Amino acid sequence: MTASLDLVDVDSLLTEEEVDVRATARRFADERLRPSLPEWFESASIPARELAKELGALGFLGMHLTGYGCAGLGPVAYGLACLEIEAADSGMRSLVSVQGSLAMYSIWKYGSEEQKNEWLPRMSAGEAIGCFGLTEPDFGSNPAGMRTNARRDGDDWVLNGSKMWITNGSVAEVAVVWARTDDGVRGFVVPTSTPGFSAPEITGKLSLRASVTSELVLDDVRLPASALLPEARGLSGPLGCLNEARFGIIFGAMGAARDCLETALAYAGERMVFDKPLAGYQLTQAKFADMAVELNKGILLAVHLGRLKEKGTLRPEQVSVGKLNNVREAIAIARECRTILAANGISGEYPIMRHANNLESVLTYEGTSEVHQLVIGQALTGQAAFR
Ligand code: TGC
Ligand code: FAD
Repeated sequence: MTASLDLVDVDSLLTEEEVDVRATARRFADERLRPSLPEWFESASIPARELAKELGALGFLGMHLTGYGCAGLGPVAYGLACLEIEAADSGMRSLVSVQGSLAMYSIWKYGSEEQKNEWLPRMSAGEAIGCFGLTEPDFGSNPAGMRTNARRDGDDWVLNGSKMWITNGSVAEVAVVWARTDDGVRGFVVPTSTPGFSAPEITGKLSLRASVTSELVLDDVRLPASALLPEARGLSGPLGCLNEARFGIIFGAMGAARDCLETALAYAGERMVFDKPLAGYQLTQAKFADMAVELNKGILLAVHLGRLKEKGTLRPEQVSVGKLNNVREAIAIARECRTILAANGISGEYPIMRHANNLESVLTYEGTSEVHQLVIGQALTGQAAFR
């Protein structure tokens, strides 16, 4: 946060290492990402492979994992990197979180030594991009209903089905695919060059345009026995990975919000209305005060959850508290900032509408707000109301 927006001195809660990681991420976001984002968003195309290598060189891919070339940093450092990258664009943070928290984490947590050695060093360097296929066309919030299946044929596995809305799908070298088997839901490490695998890109998105989103089609994809993730059994496998990515979003969403607020503050300081700067009106200041309070609360919550994660005590419903609150507040801040820029607020010359549009996806993926309300509701009442 800039000094003026850090109203409660969140910085005093951070270690020197965390501040350094944040500075590196902010520099990368400002110098490498921010100048190109309007064009990447407009054209809905990003240089994903180049960016992955650059992010890998900075240690940002799988940065909270240990070994296999990963940086082994703490959760707050990882969160702050997500925050700075999402201050540029949520799609850029998606690239980082799907690679590190979903694709790499699945292999790191549940993979065999052979799978880890084969994929993790290349993925942390950004030389191989990964994706994570859980959602299907008919099963998003309820992955337990998935139809994609894997059956044994001798020692091999044969996968059939399709996945939908998969980030990085068309640019991935490796897909972690979750499928129904006789033994419940299992995960598979699928090289995307395997015959029968294809990943057509989804076009026409009005949100998260600076991110590759794809369908995965699995048509008799034959894999050796070694493709199975040995340590993941049942839905707790993929859901365990979601905790990781949701954690990054708790920080990330605050980055998008901060960027909107900084843009609106600068604008209001210069924009003259009725012969006076817009920033000088009480109504405008009330908006800024309310938004800055929510931003500070959201970042405090993120850092607190990060400290719980560091201790190893962070529970899934606590992650839901963070994801629900911070994305909901971020989108509210983006919309309020848009009102301050009025007509200019809808222009691509400013980042606010891009963030607001992106945050519609962030509100939906990694568990919709309603799913997180239900997770929290279950923790409060002891009653599961999902079905
Ligand atoms: P339920 O019966 O409650 O649980 C099944 C098993 O899973 C365990 N479990 C968890 N484990 C770890 N972490 C969690 N958060 C867990 N939640 C549940 C549970 O203990 C049980 O284990 P076991 O051993 O007893 O079998 O499952 P359910 O079918 O009732 O569903 C619960 C619900 C609705 C919360 C879950 O299905 C859910 O979270 N749905 C939302 C799906 C979702 O978030 N999909 C995201 C896809 S990936 C994505 O969006 C990437 S976007 C990334 C980007 O671009 O940035
Ligand atoms: P549905 O599950 O059909 O939900 C529709 C509505 O019903 C929502 O409002 C929902 O909250 C509500 N609802 C659902 N169940 C209940 C209930 N029990 N009670 C009350 N309301 C309910 N998935 C991946 O696997 N990998 C990825 O990399 C990935 N990347 C994505 C990238 C983008 C840009 C987007 C938009 C999505 C991505 N997703 C990914 C998919 C995402 O996780 C799903 O879209 C999300 O889980 C919701 O599923 P759905 O869209 O099918 O909505």
